[in-house]
Amino acid sequence: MEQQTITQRKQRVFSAIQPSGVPTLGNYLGAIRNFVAMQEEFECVYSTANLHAITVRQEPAKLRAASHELYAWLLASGLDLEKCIFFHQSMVYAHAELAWVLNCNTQFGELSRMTQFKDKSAKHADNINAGLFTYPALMAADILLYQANFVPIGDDQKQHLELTRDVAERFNNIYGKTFTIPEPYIPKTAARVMNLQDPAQKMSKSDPNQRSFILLTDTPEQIIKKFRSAVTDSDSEVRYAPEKAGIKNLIEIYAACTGKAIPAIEAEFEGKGYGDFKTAVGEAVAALLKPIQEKQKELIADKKYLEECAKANAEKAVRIAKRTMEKVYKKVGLLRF
Ligand code: ATP
Ligand code: LTN
Repeated sequence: MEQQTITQRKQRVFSAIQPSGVPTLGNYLGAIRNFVAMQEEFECVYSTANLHAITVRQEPAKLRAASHELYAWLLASGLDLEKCIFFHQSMVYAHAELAWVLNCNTQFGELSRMTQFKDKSAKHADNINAGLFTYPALMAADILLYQANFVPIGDDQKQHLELTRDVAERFNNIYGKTFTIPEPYIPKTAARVMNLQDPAQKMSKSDPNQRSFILLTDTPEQIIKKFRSAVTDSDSEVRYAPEKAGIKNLIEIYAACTGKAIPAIEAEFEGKGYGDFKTAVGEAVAALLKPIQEKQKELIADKKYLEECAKANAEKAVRIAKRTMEKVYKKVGLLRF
């Protein structure tokens, strides 16, 4: 057989997470876990989204600490710096530069339709700043800068990714092929982990009710307690059905943590009450998080090391980003220093 001489570049992946607090179980199952899995097959570029985080008021010292902590959580979850590039968004200036250009190619009407903007502006009525509104243009810049083919995200970010695709297609039509059109990569189970106290809402780290979410820092006792107090229905059958939103959420979490199929879970808990099931879910989550928590504790003890890793990785990212920025400035007619 003829030997293949052209080595093809692996397809590229980009994603990011805001250092807006301790990550939740939703962040882990919806996004972080896929970041780790995708390293094996793709050329992966990840960042903290600290520029996105300042769209809501942040205390500077807390933001800095949360950025280091998030960096450690992702390494503890299995990101391998030999296999991926991982840095802080603010370290690579091209994110902000491309965001400006994309802001000028994104319509007010498109941004007005974003449900995250509507939700967050309702939550932060005293600070509806321009950055909160144009947030998706920065997210599009993050992705398009690296010519990403796939973007691992939870279900709630699908709308932002669709906007990214629209902006990229429009830009390509006006200026000629510049950006790769990215596709979302959403997990089959636990793509939208729901709030434990209100299963109609997604689990969110910024919820004021501590019992509504599982944080990656929660102890096994806290985890089991939170699951035992999770809101369910007045029935007692562990069955996956849309009208049983609370139980459906717990079944998905249990499936995602144990790798068991949904019918097998229904069979496992047949004839048993919600109490046994909730304890089992709590135990499965606690067991999944335990090794990650131990590793994160070790890593966070050496902030200097974490910062050095992020800087070295930012340098690698700059090299990729620079190629896109040169192309973009040239196409748009902007002079470059
Ligand atoms: P906040 O709660 O402060 O609004 P967030 O957790 O929604 O923040 P990020 O930390 O930026 O936002 O989310 C990082 C990733 O986690 C995104 O890909 C997002 O889709 C995913 N994610 C967030 N919440 C959930 C959830 N409840 N279920 C599944 N995936 C989620
Ligand atoms: N907007 C996302 C975080 C985020 C992101 C990105 C995700 C910022 N930039 C690029 C994927 C790709 C959020 O709020 N969850």
